[in-house]
Amino acid sequence: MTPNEKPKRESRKAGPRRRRPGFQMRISTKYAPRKPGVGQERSCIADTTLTHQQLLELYRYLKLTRLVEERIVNLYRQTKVVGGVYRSLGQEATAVGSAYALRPDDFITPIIRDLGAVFVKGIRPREILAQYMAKAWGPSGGKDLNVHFGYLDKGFIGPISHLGDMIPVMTGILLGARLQKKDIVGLAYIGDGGASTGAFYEGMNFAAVQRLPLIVIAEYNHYAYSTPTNLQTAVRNLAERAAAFGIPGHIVDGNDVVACYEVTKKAIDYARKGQGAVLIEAKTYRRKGHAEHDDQRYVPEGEIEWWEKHNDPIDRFEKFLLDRKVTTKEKLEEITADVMREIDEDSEWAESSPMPEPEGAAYGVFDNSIVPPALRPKVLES
Ligand SMILES: Cc1ncc(C[n+]2csc(CCOP(=O)(O)OP(=O)(O)O)c2C)c(N)n1
Ligand SMILES: [Mg+2]
Repeated sequence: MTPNEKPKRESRKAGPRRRRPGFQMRISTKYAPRKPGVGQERSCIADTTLTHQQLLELYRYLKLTRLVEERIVNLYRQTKVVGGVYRSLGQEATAVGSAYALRPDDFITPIIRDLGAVFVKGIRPREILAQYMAKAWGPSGGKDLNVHFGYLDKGFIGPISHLGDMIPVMTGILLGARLQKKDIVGLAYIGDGGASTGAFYEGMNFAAVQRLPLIVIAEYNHYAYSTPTNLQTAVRNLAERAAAFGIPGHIVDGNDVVACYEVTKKAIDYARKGQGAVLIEAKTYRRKGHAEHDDQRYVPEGEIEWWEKHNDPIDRFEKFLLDRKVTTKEKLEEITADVMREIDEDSEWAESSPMPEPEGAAYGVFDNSIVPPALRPKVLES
């Protein structure tokens, strides 16, 4: 070959060209939020496989989530709550609708705005109320707060505070389940802020390359603490990141409980068949501050009121249920009254619990057969 001669391109071998699976951008916007027509109010998608009974159960979970959170705020104002109070006001449909698509043996890793998913997993309001008040009868016996507890037998993993870290944890659980030949799927929730952390990328990448049945619900609720989402990520849709992992992405209207159920159900079927991980972005809005102490002074005027008036997930679902004649207004009031009764009863139970004994703090943290309790009797007696 002379210096001016170009090297010949090797001709491609005969036979069909192999496409790398999942490499192209695959974002479905079938369940994305749509603007209502002029003079129309928002409702939910009409195309659903849910029965009337299941729809009413969804309604119950939505009301339970909202009303338990309202009760917690009440207790907080009476100084009975230890620590912060984190609301999911305005985004209850995302957690409830997605978790409702799971099988009882599937796993979830919720974060602070996913109380609805915790209820769907079978946790009772009394446990949440006692936990918020750091009571001895609460699930962590006063050792931790809010949703920071877990029940392995219910497939509910208590969250680690570090944002993003539940993604690799869930990935590990699913790898373990595969080795044990279990066909469970894992539903991990992440905020829009948390989806910008390194742990999120590492966990997603590993799950994608191993084709693990991981479904991630990325909650685009417009804020991370006081930072608007467009100031902490340059992507417009979090689902676009699915392309970086070679997995499918979906955008769903996070305030439409029926759409959240349907898109998650579709992702679960895909993942359980062995096709791998899925990223679902739920478009929603955080109507309260990061926690109850946050006065939201950084939020533009009128923004919260707009979402409350035009895009409340419970209002929308009520409209859907009544317009489609699934039920009557009276039946919905009956469900709400029943939820209130349960909350009253459970609040009483939680308030009647004693506070934990101080010595208890030394136990259940480390394996005390290997590490002696930190608070030895000598220290406690002095
Ligand atoms: C690695 C890490 N950085 C910072 C924090 C502090 N922190 C807790 S919640 C939060 C904001 C979370 O925002 P987002 O992920 O959007 O979830 P949202 O609260 O909106 O549901 C921050 C910064 C943390 N827990 N972990
Ligand atoms: Mg957020």
